[in-house]
Amino acid sequence: MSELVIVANRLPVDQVIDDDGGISWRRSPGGLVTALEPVLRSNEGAWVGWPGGVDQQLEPFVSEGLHLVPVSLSASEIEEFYEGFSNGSLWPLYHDVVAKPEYHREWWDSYVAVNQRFAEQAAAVAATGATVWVQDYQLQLVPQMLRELRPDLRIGFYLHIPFPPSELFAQLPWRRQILEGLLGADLIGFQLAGAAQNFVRLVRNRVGHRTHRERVYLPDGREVRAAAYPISIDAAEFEDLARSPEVARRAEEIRESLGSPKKIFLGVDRLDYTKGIFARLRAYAELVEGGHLSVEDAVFVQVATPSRERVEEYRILRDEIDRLVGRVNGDLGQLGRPVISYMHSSMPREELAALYRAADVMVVTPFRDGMNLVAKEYVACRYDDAGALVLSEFAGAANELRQAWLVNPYDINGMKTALLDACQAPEKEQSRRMRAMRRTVTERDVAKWAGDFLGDLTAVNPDQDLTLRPDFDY
Ligand code: ADQ
Repeated sequence: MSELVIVANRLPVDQVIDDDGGISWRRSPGGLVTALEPVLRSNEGAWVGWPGGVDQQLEPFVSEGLHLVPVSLSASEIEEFYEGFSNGSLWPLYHDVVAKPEYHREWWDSYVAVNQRFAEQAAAVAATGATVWVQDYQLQLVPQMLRELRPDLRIGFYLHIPFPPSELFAQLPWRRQILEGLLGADLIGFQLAGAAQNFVRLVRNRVGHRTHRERVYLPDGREVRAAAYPISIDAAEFEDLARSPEVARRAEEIRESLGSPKKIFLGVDRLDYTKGIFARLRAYAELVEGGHLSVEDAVFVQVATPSRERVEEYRILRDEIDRLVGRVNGDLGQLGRPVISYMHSSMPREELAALYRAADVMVVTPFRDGMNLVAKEYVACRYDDAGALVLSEFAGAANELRQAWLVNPYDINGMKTALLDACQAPEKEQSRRMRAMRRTVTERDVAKWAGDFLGDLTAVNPDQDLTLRPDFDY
């Protein structure tokens, strides 16, 4: 039985099949597990999540000191709950309907069934009065389901993606169920204050509960708080990585292998239609076509991690980007000098850090993004105060990284101007901006994010028994 239980769609490990056919688990890199590891350890914490395969009936196990509790998903649940309702309905709806959401009743039924299973697993491993922290849009019904099973628990929920304004949210055929599902939590965390306000307003207008500022008052006397906790990264870890001699050497190698151009532009994203990859590459290609940048002097390196490849929209996007890169390089590139150097692959952190070090201009232009950690990772790696960040106004990170070159990703000409301005800005201006952003990213790291959330969670409904061990310094 655990005093602290994290419930997330995925377990923080990936399965590895050894040469002799045996199964082992490797920690998947990610900010969330790094941030939560200390508090999980000092509270005998457990992590409930899907191990990533089909129909894996696994007993709870321990991996590198973490107690993991697998939740099995069938092939049809992966299709309907994960690819369907989570990534075909909620993901586009919550990202400003950048793509058209589809609503299917079977998808919803599967979402309810899988959320119930996660809630039951969490209920089974949580000690009396324990704290349970549920993560993200795939599990929005879990707080209420869990409270019904275990009214003694303190429940937190954090949404990693945006929460849409009521005009969009109202499309959802099951809007009331989602709001009520979330209200099972004591504290609901969002990336931005605007998202928390959207939620509270919807609860007032659609569910009819009394609200005041960040608080919702339920008829049974319980209070729910909805507030902003902008997520971050382990900034020190990224900086250390960037400072290492291996990464420095690799950054030089990268520049040389690109033909030692004067300017390297960089994009690093999951291949997702919310990230604005196509629009940014188009803007860059037009700069080359118009003679503002030349292939001898500059190159755009785009790294896109394969993502959700079984979902139709993602396959279409991949083809569109392949075609664009092919056409641009075919029309404007020269022998050994592509306009865009494109990699459709995932990379180890060391390689990412080397790319961040090598990049003169980091280009992050999502149409909508909860936060965007890539922008913060770039800043954390620029301990030399050099480099420039071009950042979409519609990324949550724009709220904190005000000194970036902020752009509207729908405005191609505006992006072209910002790309040029950022790359031509005097060193002094670049370093003034970078210094200010570095202060923000270093001061507000992911440990602070987790600490702030867990600290505030214990303060809502304080008469509940608190068993989260106080010796953890939050
Ligand atoms: P994502 O949409 O996945 O996360 P983001 O915040 O940018 O977006 O995080 C991506 C992570 O993947 C970064 O840590 C990055 O380093 C890594 N990554 C990207 N491309 C990679 C590559 N080619 N190889 C290896 N690693 C790569 C969701 C929300 C975001 C929110 C986060 C955290 O959509 O808005 O910031 O959760 O809450």
